[in-house]
Amino acid sequence: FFRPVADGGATPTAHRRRLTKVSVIGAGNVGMAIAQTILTRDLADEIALVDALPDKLRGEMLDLQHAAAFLPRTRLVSDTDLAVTRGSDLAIVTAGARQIPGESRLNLLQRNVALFRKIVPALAEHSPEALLLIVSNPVDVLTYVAWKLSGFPASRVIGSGTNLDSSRFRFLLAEHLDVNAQDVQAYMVGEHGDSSVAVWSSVSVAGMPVLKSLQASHRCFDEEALESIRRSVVDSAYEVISLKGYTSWAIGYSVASLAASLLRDQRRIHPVSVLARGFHGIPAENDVFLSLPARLGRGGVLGVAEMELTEEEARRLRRSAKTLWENCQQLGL
Ligand code: 6V0
Repeated sequence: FFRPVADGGATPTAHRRRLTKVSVIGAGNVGMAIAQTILTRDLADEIALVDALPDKLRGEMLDLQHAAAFLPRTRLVSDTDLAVTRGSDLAIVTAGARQIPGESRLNLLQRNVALFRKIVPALAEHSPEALLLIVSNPVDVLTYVAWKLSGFPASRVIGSGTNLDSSRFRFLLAEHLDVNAQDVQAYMVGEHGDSSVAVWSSVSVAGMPVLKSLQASHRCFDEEALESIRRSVVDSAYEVISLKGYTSWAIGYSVASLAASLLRDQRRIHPVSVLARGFHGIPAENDVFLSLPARLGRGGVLGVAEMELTEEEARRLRRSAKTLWENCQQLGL
């Protein structure tokens, strides 16, 4: 329908800017929620989807492509072969084996490690400069696995970690205080899972420390009440899974917010799973990954915040690190 202008100048493709490519490995509930949110937030020029199930994969791709008239222009491609991810700026891994009833967590972990042995080296080969963002569970251990298998520097291997847990924490506090969750500064750190640590000492709203005033005005805000709020954050994932079978929307938004900070070089602080050796007394020889507030930009992890933790919070974090490191060591990588 179109012809170049008459003066014989530049061809239409000559001045194209470099395109941003994001790959999502695993087109299940979580992978598709992430892809959909990245698409609506206009974060990528090309999205490559990979899954082991070809029909489901093609169905998911077509379903999203059919929304093209309502969305920013994004090229969508899909394949069961990881070669489709070639040249990615960001590769997000959500592929994972599901727990078989009665199966131990360690066994599930070993099956996921076997899966990662197929996925991660291929991703690294096709996109040697990419940022790797791991979402599959257990996310902290699998981020360590991805770091080992990719050979990438730790600054380019990130686990979604407690970014979602922190959002749940902020939601619960915001409901309680009747404010917008975006104005609540609150971090969950450590393991994404049962041993996560709620950093009560630094919770603030509009720069005001919250814990002291809550404890002054509500006598019930003792240690037990704080632990029960932390527990509700941890349990909220199990609650959603027991009600709808899986979690998807919140993890979709959570990972898209990480993608925005990384690809757009936003330098925002997110609690994500990073190489944590040497922080808060974690031994320097333990290559453990767990969540700490990290500054994210186009280069990946640009720095980790030296949070002020109470002695009790630091002790809990080290306990979380110890358990995670024991899991990593069992893998013999
Ligand atoms: P799902 O719907 O079973 O999707 C997993 C997908 O992976 C399926 O479509 C599989 O076909 C696919 N898959 C399996 N093997 C391969 C392979 N070799 N190559 C490509 N694709 C493959 O699971 P769901 O999407 O619900 O969850 C995915 C993972 O995310 C699980 O490990 C969850 O535990 C984890 N989550 C992590 C969260 C976090 O905060 N880090 C939050 C929610 C879920």
